[in-house]
Amino acid sequence: MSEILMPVRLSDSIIRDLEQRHHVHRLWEAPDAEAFLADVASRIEVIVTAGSILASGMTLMVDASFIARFPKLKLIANHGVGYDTVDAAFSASRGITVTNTPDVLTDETADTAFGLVLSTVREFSAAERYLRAGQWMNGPYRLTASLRGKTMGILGLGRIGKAIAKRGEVFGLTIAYCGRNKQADVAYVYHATPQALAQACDILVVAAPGGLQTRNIIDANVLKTLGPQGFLINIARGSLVDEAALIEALRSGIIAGAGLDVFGHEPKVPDAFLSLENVVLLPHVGSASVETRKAMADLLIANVDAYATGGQLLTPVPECMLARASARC
Ligand code: 8YV
Repeated sequence: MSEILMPVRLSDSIIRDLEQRHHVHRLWEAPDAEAFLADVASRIEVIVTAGSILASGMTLMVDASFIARFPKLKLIANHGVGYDTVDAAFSASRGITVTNTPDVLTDETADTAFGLVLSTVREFSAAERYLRAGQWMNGPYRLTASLRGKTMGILGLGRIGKAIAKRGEVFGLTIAYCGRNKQADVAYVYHATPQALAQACDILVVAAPGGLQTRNIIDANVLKTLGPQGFLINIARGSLVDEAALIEALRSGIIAGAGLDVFGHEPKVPDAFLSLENVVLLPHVGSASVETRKAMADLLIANVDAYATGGQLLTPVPECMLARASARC
């Protein structure tokens, strides 16, 4: 049995499952969080958290000052592939391993990205609103842009980026990408900067990790370069896009449209987006199918159980694998 801190509320099934074998301390239920932490902090070995909003509707930064409060902490198990809310480098330096839930959500998230591509370029959401408003009686919905002959630029060609690229190929799109490095085993055209990628593509898909290094990487200049026939799709993190610049770009036709599953301050969505017709908005549902969320939960729990039984952790994040290689984790 491990002493687990759950700062934000995860799904009931995760809580039920963990509570069968572990002692789960529910921070989100505590009327006085400080007093609660003062009581349990010295016993906590595991923090189970989420990369973004789940049922509790809040995000918690598991940063250095938070992590430092738990002298016995050994594992931070993150529900989600993105772990930008966890300071993994600091954890690794303290011998604390961070795990995430990669692979099991790759296809679901890529499907969501592609759904957004279709819905944004072909205006399916707007066309449905047109039908529901009874406007079809007055004439057909206007003609839209097409995927035919387009280039899809993917910012961040990791597992999810590659799965999006595969879907793009099936739809006849030319694929280009930008990332920290050119990938030797990939035939797609590489661009070293988001600006160069935006110049080369019609549909720019953001699939890179969040965090300080990528903050506002899609700024007013990149949007201007993407141009009035260009579309922006974001299924990664809201923090990668300068939202004020995007709103201005959508409003004034600097780009043609956008499809967003993620926002800077979820679950708050800027009012300006709600009144724009050329943006498709989803409430961060990238991985949110019954099957995929079950697979993510299973992997999260398997990591916690592996820690508790002295087994090998299944999916430590790269920062911790590197630290382990140098025998610190
Ligand atoms: C989840 C995600 O919504 O995996 C991620 O990084 O953003 C999504 O799959 C989120 O992590 C819920 O915890």
